[in-house]
Amino acid sequence: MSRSGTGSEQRQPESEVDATPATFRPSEHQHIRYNPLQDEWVLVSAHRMKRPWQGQVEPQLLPTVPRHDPLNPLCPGARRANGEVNPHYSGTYLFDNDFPALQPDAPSPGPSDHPLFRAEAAQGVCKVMCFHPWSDVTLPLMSIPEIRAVVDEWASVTEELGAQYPWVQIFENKGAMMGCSNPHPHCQVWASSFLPNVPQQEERSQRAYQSQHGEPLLMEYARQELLRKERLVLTSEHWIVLVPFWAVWPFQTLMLPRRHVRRLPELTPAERDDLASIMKKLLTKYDNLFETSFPYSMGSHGASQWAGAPTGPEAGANWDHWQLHAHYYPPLLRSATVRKFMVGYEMLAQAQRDLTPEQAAEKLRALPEVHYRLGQDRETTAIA
Ligand code: H2U
Repeated sequence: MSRSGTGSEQRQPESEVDATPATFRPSEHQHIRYNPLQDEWVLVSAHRMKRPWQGQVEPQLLPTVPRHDPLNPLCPGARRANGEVNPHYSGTYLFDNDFPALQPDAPSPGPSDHPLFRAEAAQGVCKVMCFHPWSDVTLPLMSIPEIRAVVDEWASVTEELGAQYPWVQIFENKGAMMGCSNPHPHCQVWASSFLPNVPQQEERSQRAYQSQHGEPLLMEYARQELLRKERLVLTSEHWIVLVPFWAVWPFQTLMLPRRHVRRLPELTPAERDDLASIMKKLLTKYDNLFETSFPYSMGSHGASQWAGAPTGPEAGANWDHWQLHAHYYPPLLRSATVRKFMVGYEMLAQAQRDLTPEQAAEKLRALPEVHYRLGQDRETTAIA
């Protein structure tokens, strides 16, 4: 069966249709769904939630993190690996990663001598951004003005590095389960001289959609989801959060502005305040789902602002087909200790999920917007 992504090739041949049950119910009957943003398919098999689990159970997270640890290199006043001492910062704090994956001055590998052995130059910078001076808070436990300061810092670092590099990737790995190496609340910023694979695919898809339909793919997608409602998690004056139709991770979400906004620095003060508020609500719901500090990897994607040409055939073109968005990819599936593994079938064939995106959205919608730890802690939180 061809699955080129245009939608029309999805119908199965007659011989296979015979086996299709008379009434299709997405929560009972496996099916494949198309992700038009990243041009890939996911197998949805919700009935698998009933299978027994005797596999790996994650250790419970450390119950308490000290608010300040002078030996933690991300804390105010602490010494980092390169010997530098952090200032006694009181808000966000951005510094150059002492172990950067990208450096500005790496030499080029030179021309390839065979098409099967291609390599190209890679330059860039990596930064670390602490969200807050305290180690014992996470974004949902911070106040809205404190989260707004993080949004402002994201916008300004995007602007600054985006003037020099075609791609600036902001991402947060939250929780040891997602490879986070330090409990202090922080994210990373990597700027590169090349357009990485995922944004490159999103660039292709959004550009093709715009040229075919005359408007950004994610503007039409948001409009459809607002009409259909079944995958919405949160809506506000300026933002919507939904479990995408093509979600791969169990409680994956997509955050979108209502207005056409190409990149973070374009957000107005009102949109930034509202973003801080809706982020706090979403992340509170996430923590409330299994009453744990919910692990995830998240990141934002927006149009490049680099004045030079992005790599590839679209060099020099405009980026109006882009709509700013953030992806949240959380691994937990059944409880605070049982996660979804992306292993055999996912590594060798394609992504598969166990509950439908509609079921996940319904669960997230039903959760309170007040953090479960409120009232349990003595004075660890700074809730607005
Ligand atoms: P992660 O938790 O997502 O790994 O981010 C922490 C980053 O902090 C990590 O990339 C950097 C690591 O290289 N770091 C420093 O730059 N200096 C240090 O002294 C410790 C950690």
